[in-house]
Amino acid sequence: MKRPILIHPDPRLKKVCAEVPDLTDAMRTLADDMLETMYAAPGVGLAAPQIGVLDRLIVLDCAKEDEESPRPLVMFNPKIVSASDETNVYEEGCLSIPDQYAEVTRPKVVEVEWMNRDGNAERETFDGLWATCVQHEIDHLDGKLFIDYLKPLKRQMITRKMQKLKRERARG
Ligand code: K1U
Ligand code: ZN
Repeated sequence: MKRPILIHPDPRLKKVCAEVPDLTDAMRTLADDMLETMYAAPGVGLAAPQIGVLDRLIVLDCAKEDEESPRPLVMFNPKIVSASDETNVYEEGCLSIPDQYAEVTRPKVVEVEWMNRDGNAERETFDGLWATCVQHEIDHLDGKLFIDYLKPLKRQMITRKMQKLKRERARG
């Protein structure tokens, strides 16, 4: 089932999310809903707080259309265990901040550990868009948005645009 995506500013997007202690069928259904919501948006990642669920769960699929087969990843309790000194600049977007993009500098390569949907531990090294996306999604779990890396004036400008968008959407 597709879920509505929260738009910034929303207090739920600023919260630190809770670890997922056990994998239940409800958590697996939530992960499936998040993948459906992400693909429909369309997006390459989604974090649980973006649909108002304050648990440490993210999904991503950065496989490029036509070039690679889809690779949906579901990560419970993802953790960055190492990050490269080398950095990469990527023009990021966010499904909770529609139509706004800005360059963000992050480590180029990260090693991530997580629990998969079968409850098994996994560890993998990510580069390129995968590395950018997994860091962006883990930031969501810590209540951090990509605009928090921008200068205050730019951040304020984007926030005001989003407040206007929310007012317009509420009016219908
Ligand atoms: O977390 C999110 O809001 C999802 C976000 C992930 C992301 C994108 C770019 C850099 C870092 C993180 C998105 O998916 S925004 C939409 C997007 O980038 C996209 C949409 C369709 C095809 C390819 C990319
Ligand atoms: Zn985002």
